[in-house]
Amino acid sequence: MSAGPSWARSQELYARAVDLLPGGVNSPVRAMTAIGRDPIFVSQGSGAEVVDVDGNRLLDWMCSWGPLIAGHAHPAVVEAVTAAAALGTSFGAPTMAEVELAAEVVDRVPGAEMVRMVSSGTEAAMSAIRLARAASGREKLLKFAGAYHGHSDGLLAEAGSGVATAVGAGSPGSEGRTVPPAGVPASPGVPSVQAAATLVVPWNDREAVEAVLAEHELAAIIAEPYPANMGLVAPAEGFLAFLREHAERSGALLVFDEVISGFRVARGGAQEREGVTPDLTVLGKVIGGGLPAAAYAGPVELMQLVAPAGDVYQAGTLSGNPLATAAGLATLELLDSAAYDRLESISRALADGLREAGREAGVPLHVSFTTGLLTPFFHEGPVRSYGEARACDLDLHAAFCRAMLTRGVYLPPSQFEAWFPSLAHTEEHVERTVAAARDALAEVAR
Ligand code: KE4
Repeated sequence: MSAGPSWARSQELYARAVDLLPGGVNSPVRAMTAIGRDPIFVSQGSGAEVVDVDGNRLLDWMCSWGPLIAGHAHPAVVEAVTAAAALGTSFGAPTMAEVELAAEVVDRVPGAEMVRMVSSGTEAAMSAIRLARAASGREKLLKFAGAYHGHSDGLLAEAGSGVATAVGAGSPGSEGRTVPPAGVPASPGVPSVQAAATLVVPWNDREAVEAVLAEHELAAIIAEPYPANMGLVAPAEGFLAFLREHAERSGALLVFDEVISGFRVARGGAQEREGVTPDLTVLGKVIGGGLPAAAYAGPVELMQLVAPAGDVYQAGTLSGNPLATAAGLATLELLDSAAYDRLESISRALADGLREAGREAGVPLHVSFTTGLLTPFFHEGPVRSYGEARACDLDLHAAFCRAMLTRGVYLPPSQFEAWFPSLAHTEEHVERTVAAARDALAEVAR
């Protein structure tokens, strides 16, 4: 086998970057610490591939953590953004494109009658919780261990994604507890008073949810309906309907964080697939097509509480800006029913191929997938909670990711993430990935 790629230029840039940026990056998971290597600096992307600063062409299953459902630099998206930029990048005034994008969201998302655009998923989730607290007159919220809803203070408790591999990953979890720890701050700097309002229970644990509801009056239950920040861990049969019913009964609002699943797993997201409509929906990633955009949405009577229509204050200089709305509209336009059929078939083929590769190498690999999302867990049997995800063989996962990189395949550098197939991925890309996986698994299994 060839000596594999050289990453000399990435190393040079990284040496410089660590003196200027914490950890050399602008978002922790990019540092690749979870897979035991230094980060790769990317110079460009096209379709399903990126080219790094050393000129290595890599098949990309990370796709910027989800926004690039049409692939890198899709011509329709580039054209829309270029045209918008030529007319001005931001006005701080309403534009037609914001109205059009809101209408597209309302047309797609069952729980959306009205939308507020913001610039990140963190901002959207934080604002949705503020709205839920204002609407309910209550303060406490319930989240699930391993779910990630951005880095606002109250939502970091036992969070997944980059938090799972960085700060306090070993902190005592809620698994196996009947009365969960109220507000275990997941990061230094989170005020204990903030953390105290957040209760955490294991995903898919009905008894734990019932125990919290018996003890506390909640403003909201927030969930990723298809959790992808502990790896992709499906909701147990009926669990989402259970949350819907118990939220209703208890007076808590149900908030679905569809920043990842929105517009990806179906035209109307997980809530459309599952037929469970939340009170509020958090959206991001695909809605901006690779530019900074996110949103929260819900019924008119709730959203009318948001300033300036109502008193719940939330604002943003670049909210709904022309470039992000242009990219978002161009991306959503590409997502017709054929697109979802493609995403489903590519995801399924990839899952089947990886399972086969695991079997051949004798490596315990449990592949979880749905339309447009996939996680190979280095775990014997299914993963149904964050506790089980944390029991994966993280060293083997890390070795696999490193081995795949030397074979030109760029994977999300953490077991607690999902792969993001796009419309640019083809059957040939799947074959290439499965062949590389077969080879890489044989190497790491030794
Ligand atoms: P942002 O603030 O990063 O735009 O969105 C936060 C967020 C909210 N909700 C869900 C379900 C999310 O997955 C995210 C962010 N996703 C991670 C990847 N799992 C972003 C990658 C990163 O942190 O660099």
